[in-house]
Amino acid sequence: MSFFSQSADEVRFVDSHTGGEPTRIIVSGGPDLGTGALSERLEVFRNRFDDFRKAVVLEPRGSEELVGGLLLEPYEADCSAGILFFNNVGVLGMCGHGTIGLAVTLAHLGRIDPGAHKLDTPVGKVAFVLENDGLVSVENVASYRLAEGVRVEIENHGCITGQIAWGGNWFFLVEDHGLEIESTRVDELTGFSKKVREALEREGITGENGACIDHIELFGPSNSADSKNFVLCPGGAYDRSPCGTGTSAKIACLIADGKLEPGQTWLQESVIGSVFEASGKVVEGKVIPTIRGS
Ligand code: PYC
Repeated sequence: MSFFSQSADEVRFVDSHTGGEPTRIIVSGGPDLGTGALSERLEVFRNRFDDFRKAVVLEPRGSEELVGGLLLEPYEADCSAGILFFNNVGVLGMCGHGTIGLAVTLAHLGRIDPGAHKLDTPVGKVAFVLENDGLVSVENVASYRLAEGVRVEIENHGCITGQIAWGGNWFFLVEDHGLEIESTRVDELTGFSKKVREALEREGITGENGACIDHIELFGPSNSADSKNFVLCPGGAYDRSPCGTGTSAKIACLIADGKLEPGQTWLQESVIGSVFEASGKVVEGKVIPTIRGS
């Protein structure tokens, strides 16, 4: 099955939102990135087509919280499509809410039917199941905790302790921040999370192979789910959804700590109150998370 138009002299896109977080999928008219692996095409996109990225996601047509997705022919033969995600400051490895948006967009265009599909991404293959009612389950890339008990001194706040985990992007996960995870407090949460990111940079704390930890995730209690989070994205916007890759990183940490059994469901609420249902299975020492949302 091909999802792709053969020629296009204009950029066509479809906007969706997943739990409040917007996604703009470019369905035709994107730049020619060649036929290499998605990780290679990501580098071509990053190095040669940054103006295209900006035109798609920034004002006047976009906004800082918008995530763009460029739909491509897959490199991996068993995938139905390839996708490159990007935001207001650069490219993303993977995007969970964006994958849910992509699935619903493809269904809206009549390009896929409900059922199981596979996507090629720069960080590996991702599977998703489109259900009949617009719900989508995403089986994300292998996720893992790199470090726990990482202490960082935050300007005008004191020391906090966090975990570093991969869920398709790098996250610093913090519980002991002392702030309320409430939509009325997003300015305060944003300011604090920016200081955490600055502190990580200052102290040279990174993901694997020196990778920048560009997402900060704060957790607090929820009235209706297992936890509520606030996620600061790389460009300074906060995720309105519970963040698919961030929830994947959380599931990896919970399973590593024995606080969640493989297969057990975890309800992750976002700062605006939208919820993802998540679980994980352990394969070769890493966690394969599944995130379900609409
Ligand atoms: O859902 O994985 C996600 C995501 C990453 C950045 C914004 N949303």
